[in-house]
Amino acid sequence: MSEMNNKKIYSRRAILAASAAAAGIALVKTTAGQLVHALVPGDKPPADPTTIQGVPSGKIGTRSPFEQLVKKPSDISARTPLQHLVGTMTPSDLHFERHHAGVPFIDPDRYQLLVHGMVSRPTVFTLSDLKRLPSFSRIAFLECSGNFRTGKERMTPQEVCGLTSQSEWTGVLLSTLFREVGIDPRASWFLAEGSDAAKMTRSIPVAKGIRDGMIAYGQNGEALRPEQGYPARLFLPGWEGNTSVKWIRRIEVSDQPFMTREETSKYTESIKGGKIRQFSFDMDARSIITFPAYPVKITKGWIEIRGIAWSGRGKITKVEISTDAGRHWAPALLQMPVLDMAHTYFRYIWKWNGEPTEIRSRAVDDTGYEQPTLDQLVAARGKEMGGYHLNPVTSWQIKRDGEVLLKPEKWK
Ligand SMILES: Nc1nc2c(c(=O)[nH]1)N[C@H]1C(S)=C(S)[C@@H](COP(=O)(O)O)O[C@H]1N2
Ligand SMILES: [Mo]
Repeated sequence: MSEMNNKKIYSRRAILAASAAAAGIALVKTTAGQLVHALVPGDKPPADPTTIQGVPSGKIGTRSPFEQLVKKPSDISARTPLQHLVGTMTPSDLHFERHHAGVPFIDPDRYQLLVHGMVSRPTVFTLSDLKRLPSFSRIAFLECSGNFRTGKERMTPQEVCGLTSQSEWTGVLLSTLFREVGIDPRASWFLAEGSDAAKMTRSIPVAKGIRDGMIAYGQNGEALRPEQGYPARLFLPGWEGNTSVKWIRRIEVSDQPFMTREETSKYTESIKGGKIRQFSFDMDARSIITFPAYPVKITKGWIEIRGIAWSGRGKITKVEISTDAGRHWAPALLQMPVLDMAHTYFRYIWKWNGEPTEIRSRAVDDTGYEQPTLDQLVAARGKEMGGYHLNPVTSWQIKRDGEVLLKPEKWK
C-alpha cells in the first residue's frame, strides 16, 4: 500500500506521522487523544496480527479485500453471486438489478406518489407522508421471471439464476394506502407506474395489493438502494420481479387491467397450441445447489451440499437431493425459520467416493408443487415454450478430478 493511499484513508483521522518505510502501519490519534501505531488497510496482512494495534473504526464498514464479491453486470441487468453467499440474505450492494432504462436519480424531497382512479380521495403522498403511515417489514425474495440461463458447462449459479435476491423490505402496506384513499369496492385492478425513463407500467389485481403488496422504502435496515427503486417501489412478494415497479410515482385504481406493453408484448409466455400465457404472476418453486458448483473443485470425502430453495406461492416444505443423477432422492435439512415467499437455505451431508456423478436438488412448496425438470416443463408447455418462468432442476456434474460443471440443457 502506498503512502498516498494511507494519507487518503486517514485524511480525516489526524495522522501525525506516517513513515513510508513502515508500510501498512501509521501513527494515529485515537478519539481519546492517545497516539498509537495502527495497521492501515493494505494488500498484505502482517504475519502476526496480535503484535500491532488494529485499524481504527471508520465511518462505513468495508468488506475484507479477500472477499471479491461482485455482481455480473450486462447492459440490462446485474446478477447476484449466489455461489459466494451463505445463508439467505443478499447484501444490499449485491442485490440483482434489472433496469429497462437505467437507474434514475431522484430527489427524495421532491418525490411524490399519486393514488387516483376509483378512489374517493385521490391523494398525492410525499415520502414523509408514506413514512408517517403505519409501517410493515418482511423478509422475501425478489426474482426476475427471465431468471434462467444454460447451454455451457462453465456456468456459475450466478450465471444460471443470479436474478434472485433476498432482502428485508420495509414500507407501507397497500391495504393501508387503499384505506387512506377510500378504494371503491368494485375496483379490481390497479396500474403501477415508475418514474424512470422506461415509465414501467404494470396492471396488478387489487386482491394481491390488499393481500400482501407494499410500497417499500427500506431495504435491510436502510433506505432502498437507487438500483432497487429509491426512494420507493412497489413490492409484491412472490410475484415476477417485473411487477414490483421501482421508483413508483403513480397508482391508478380501475375495474379492469390496462394492457400495458409489459403484459401484452412482453412478460407473456408462448405455450402449447400457439397460445400465450398472460398475467403469469406467481414465481414457481425452485432450488439450486450453490455449493459445490462451478467453478469449485472438490476432493474425496465428506462434503456439505448447500443451496437455496424458494417459492412465490408460499413456504418451502421439502428440498430433496440426488447424488446419483436422479436415481435416488433424500431430504435435505432446511434452515429454520422457513418463511413464506423467501429464500430457504438447505444442507445435505454427502460422502463423495471419487467416482464421477451428478448432483441436483428439487424443491416442494406448501401447495404440493414440485420443481420440474426441463423435460417436464417442455412436456407441459410444448417446444414453443418461451423464455420466462423457467424453474427447472439444475444438475451439476462431478468429474473424476473433482471438477464441478453445470449439466447444460437444451429445449429448442
Ligand atoms: N420502474 C421500473 N420498475 C422496474 C423495472 C424497471 O426497469 N423500471 N424493472 C423490473 C424488473 S424486469 C425486475 S426483474 C425488477 C428488478 O428489481 P431490482 O433491480 O431491484 O432487482 O424490477 C422491476 N421494476
Ligand atoms: Mo425482470
